[in-house]
Amino acid sequence: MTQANVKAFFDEATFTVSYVVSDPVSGRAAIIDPVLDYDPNSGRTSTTSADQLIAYVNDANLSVAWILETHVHADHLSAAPAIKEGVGGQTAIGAHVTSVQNTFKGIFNISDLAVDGSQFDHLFDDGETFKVGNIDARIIATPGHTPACVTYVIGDAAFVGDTLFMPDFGTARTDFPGGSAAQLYGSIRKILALPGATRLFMCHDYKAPGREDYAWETSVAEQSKNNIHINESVTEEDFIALREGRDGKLGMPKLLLPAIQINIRAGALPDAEDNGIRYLKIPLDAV
Ligand SMILES: N[C@@H](CCC(=O)N[C@@H](CS)C(=O)NCC(=O)O)C(=O)O
Ligand SMILES: [Fe+2]
Repeated sequence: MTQANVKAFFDEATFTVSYVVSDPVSGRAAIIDPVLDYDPNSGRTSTTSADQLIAYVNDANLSVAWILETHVHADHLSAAPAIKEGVGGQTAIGAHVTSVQNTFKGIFNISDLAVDGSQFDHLFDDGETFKVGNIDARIIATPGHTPACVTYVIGDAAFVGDTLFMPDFGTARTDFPGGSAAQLYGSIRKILALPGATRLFMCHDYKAPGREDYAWETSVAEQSKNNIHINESVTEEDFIALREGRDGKLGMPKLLLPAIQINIRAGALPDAEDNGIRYLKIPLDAV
C-alpha cells in the first residue's frame, strides 16, 4: 500500500497542528484543519499560516482534492476559505455539524444561518469512503469532544482531531455543548481498534509537564500502551470519572466565541456592514 506523505504545520498561537496529506504517486492532496491567524486584541485576521500551507502545496506541485475539518473548532478560526481560494479543494466536515449549528444558531442569534451543513461542499457520514489520489481513505465518526468530531483514516495514517492527545497529555475535554465522556471513550476505543502500526496525528499539542518539545505523531500501539487517560486497562467508568473531574477545572479556550461563530459557517467571515467593516458577536453571560 502506498503511504501518504504527511507534512505538519504547527501554529504556536493556538497549539494547533494543520496537515497537508498527499499521495506521492498522483500528487493529489488533502489539507486538514488549516488555521486563520486571528489576534483577539486588535481584531485583525491574517493568512500567514494558511500561506505556508499554500506555498508547500505549490512547491511540491500538489493538487488539492479536499479541505477537511476534524470538527467545529473552538480554539482557532478555520482558514478553509483562504485555502480554497489559493489552491482549490472541496471543504468537508462530519455530518453532525448540523447539530453544532443548531446549538450555536440560538446562542449567537444568527437568524439567517442555514443549519443543514450547506456551507460545506460535502458532509461525511460514519464509515463513508473517499480517495486521496490512489490512497483509500475513510471516516470514523468519533464524537465525544463535540458531536461532529470525525477521524480521517488515509492509508496507514489517521487524523484523530481532538479525541486523543499525545500519550503523556491524554484526551480531549468533553464539556462543550453536546460533549460526552462516555461517547469519547467509545470513540477512542474505535481508534485504538485500528492496526497497532497505524500512524496517529494529533490536532493539538500543549506539551506535557516535563516535556521540552511539541509533538503530534504517535501510533495506535503507543497510545494503547501509554496514554495517561485511556490505556488498555482503563475502564469506561474510570475514564468518565477522570475526564469529568478534569473538565470541571478547565477555563474556556481564549478564542471560543470568535472561533465557533466563524467555524459553523465553514470559515466564512460575516458580511461587512454598510461601513465596509465586518463584526463578530460576543454573547454576554450566555456560554
Ligand atoms: N488554553 C487553550 C485551551 C484549549 C482547549 O481547551 N483545548 C481543548 C481542545 S479544543 C481540549 O480538549 N483540551 C484538553 C485538555 O486541556 O484536557 C486555549 O485557550 O486555546
Ligand atoms: Fe477542539
